[in-house]
Amino acid sequence: MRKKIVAGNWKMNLTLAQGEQLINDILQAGLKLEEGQEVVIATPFPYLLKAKALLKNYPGFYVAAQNCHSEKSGAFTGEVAAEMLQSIGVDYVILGHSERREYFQESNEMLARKIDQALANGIKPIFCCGEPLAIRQAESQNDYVAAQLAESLYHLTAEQFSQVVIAYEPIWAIGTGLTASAAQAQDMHAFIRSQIANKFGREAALHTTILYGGSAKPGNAAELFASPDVDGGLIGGASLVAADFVSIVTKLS
Ligand code: 3PY
Repeated sequence: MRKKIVAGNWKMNLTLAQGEQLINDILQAGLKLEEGQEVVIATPFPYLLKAKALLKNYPGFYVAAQNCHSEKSGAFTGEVAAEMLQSIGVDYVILGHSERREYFQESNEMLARKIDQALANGIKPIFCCGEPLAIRQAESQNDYVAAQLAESLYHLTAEQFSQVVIAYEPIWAIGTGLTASAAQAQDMHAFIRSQIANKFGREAALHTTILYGGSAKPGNAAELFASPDVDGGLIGGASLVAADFVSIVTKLS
C-alpha cells in the first residue's frame, strides 16, 4: 500500500573510490527487493552521477542528494539547485536533516521553499523532522514535530504532498548511539500519520512513507521496522558499511 524504504545517508564521508566500492559491495549482496520496497543511497554531491550510473540496472535502487538550495538559481556561490539535481537524474533529496538545521540554520520556513524547489523539479523530498533532547524531556515532542510539519509542508496540495517521504529523526538519537525504542518510534510515527490525516486526509496518510532515523543498525532495525507505522529507515553510520546496510535492508517487511 505504501512504499517501504531504506535510505543510506553517507553525510560528508568517503572518497569517490570508497563510495564506488561501497555501492558495488551492496549490489553484489544480491538483495531481492519485494514489490514496493526501495533502497535509496544519499551520496555527497560529487558522487551522484557515478552512483546513478552504478545503480542504473538495478530496479528499486535510487539516488538521493543530501540538500538543495531554496532558490531556483542565481548568485549563491557554492550552492546546488534542485534543477541541477534533476538534470543529472537524482530521484530523492534529503531536506531538513537536523545537522543542516543546526549547523546551517535551516528554518522550517526555508525548508518549505526547498521542498517547493525539489517538487517543482520532480525530485521527491525526504523531509526530516524530530525533536532535541530537552523537548523530549519536557514531553513536548508532539507539538514540536507538528510545528515542523505544518510550517514546512502544509502549504502543499495533496497531490504535491503525495511525493513527500517523512523521516522522523529524534535529534538525541543522531550520531549518539542512542536509539528511540520501537515503542517511542511507533508512537511518534502514529502521531505524524494522524497529523497528516487531519491535514491531507486519511488516504494520503495511509500512503505516506514514514522512515525512522537515528542510530538505526542491524541489531535494532528488525524491531523498529516491525512497528506498523514505521516504513523503513534513514540510516547514518551503518550505511557506510556494506554488510550492515544490506542487513538492515533485509529487515524490511
Ligand atoms: C543517523 O542515523 O545518525 C542519521 O543522521 C541518519 O540520517
